[in-house]
Amino acid sequence: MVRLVLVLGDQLSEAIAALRQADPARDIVVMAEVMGEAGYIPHHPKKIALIFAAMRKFAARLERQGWTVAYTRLDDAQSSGTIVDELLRRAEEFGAKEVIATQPGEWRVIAELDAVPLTLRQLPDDRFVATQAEFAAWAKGRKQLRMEWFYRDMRRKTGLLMEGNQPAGGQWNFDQENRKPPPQGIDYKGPMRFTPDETVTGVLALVAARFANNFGSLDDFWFATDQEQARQHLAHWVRHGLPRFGDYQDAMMSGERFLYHAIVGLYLNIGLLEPMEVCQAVEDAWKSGDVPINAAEGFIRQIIGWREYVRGIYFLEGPEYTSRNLLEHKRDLPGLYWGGATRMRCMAQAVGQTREEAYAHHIQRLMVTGNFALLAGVDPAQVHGWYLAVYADAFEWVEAPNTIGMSQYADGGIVASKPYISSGNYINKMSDYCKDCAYQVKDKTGPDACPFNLLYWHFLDRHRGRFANNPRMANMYRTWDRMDGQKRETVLADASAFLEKLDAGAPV
Ligand code: DLZ
Ligand code: SF4
Repeated sequence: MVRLVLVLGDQLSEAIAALRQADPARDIVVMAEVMGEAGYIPHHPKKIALIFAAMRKFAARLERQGWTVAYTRLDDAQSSGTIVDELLRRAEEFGAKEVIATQPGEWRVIAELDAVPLTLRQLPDDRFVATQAEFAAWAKGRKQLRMEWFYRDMRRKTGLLMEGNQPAGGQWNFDQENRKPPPQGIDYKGPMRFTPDETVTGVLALVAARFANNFGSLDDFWFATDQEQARQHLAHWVRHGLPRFGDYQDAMMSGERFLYHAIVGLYLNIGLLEPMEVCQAVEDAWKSGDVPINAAEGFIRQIIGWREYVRGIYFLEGPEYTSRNLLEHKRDLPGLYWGGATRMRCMAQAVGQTREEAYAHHIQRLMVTGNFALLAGVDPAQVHGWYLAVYADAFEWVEAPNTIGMSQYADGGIVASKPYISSGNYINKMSDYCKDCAYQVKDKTGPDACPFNLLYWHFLDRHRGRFANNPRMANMYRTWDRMDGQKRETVLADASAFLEKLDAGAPV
């Protein structure tokens, strides 16, 4: 009996569980570009193009290897428009009753597949270092799910940067060395760029025609779209970017969109690269003496620590995680997130490069756009929808814990032990944005005061009941309480006036 093998747009690996269980001689691989997935949120056109191009090239690769692939293009006239209906259509076409799938990284899709009236097995997605069961066992009975402890277990499990049972370099974590302010210049020209081939060009034309109104530019598409290219990209970065990655991983510079960042999330998250091959390449570079330990460790922690940890949280917490809103924030996401004019240079830089590249690095996401949304009290579900839509590396399993948990503190402190908030001071220290900003980062009140300064105190004041007793926030409240009463009132009034302007849609 013929079976269908479902391969989703972010499962583009020959080693994916469903393909390992299938038989090329008798089973049919089903892949589908569908509006159901491409249109349920306004994805950045570059994200859609990356996924469709990589899907088409992966399907061709499978065919070369002898698989039969039933591939639906977005503009196929017979297409039903959703993954589930495509499965049903293909089941009828091929007389199949059984489907083998790999569990999707999004609860919505998992539930949809569960409801398909065919015999459908969802196999665990084992492209990760830790299984869901392993993470659940680690989390069980712990009061606090500290990433650092989980990460150390993953170091022991993988043997990465280990000397016997001790961490290489005598320390588990070299983060103190990874917070340098921006350097004078960047001597790395950024990620390897790939000229669109025929497949990519075709996809770009389709996406340009069908998603013309989505936020985001399709110009200068340079992403890798197959495994070979992704591996070239990785090797290029390990050689030229990694050595300085650690030092400047938190720095932000005007016009510098990539600094020394790896930009491997794009490729890891759709299956073109595997976490262990990426970490091994980094460890090898360290072993050869080509990169310092703070760079290698800082990177490997992001992959086998943070990335695995957020996936564990997503599956542990269940489908309603994305609707959590501990702080009861209700403000609509301001238009400036979709490119509306703003005088805030940090926001303009972060949103502007997001529009161009479908990419911004972690500190731009956490401490600029995320920080602003949290301080301004934006509805976390809308913030989540934005990150999921605009970043090419964003799939819900990884994006939601980062946004709902880490950035917006909406999950009640599962991921972060305190809200990630800062005034303009932090942004000024870690970037060169403030010197060219229309606002004054040193001003605490008045028409030119940096909005992050105003909103920082407004946030602390309005959430006093919840945070005043948090020992990690006591200092902030002491500073606020020591401020002159009149000045405090002015700060709050200026902050409220700013928020009113924001709500009215006036440029801020
Ligand atoms: C994000 C996305 C997009 C834009 N388009 C498709 C598609 O057309 N076909 C497909 O199989 N998957 C797509 N995806 C990914 C899914 O929406 C979903 O986010 C992941 O499969 C969850 O792991
Ligand atoms: Fe951003 Fe404030 Fe600096 Fe302007 S002054 S760039 S708004 S932190």
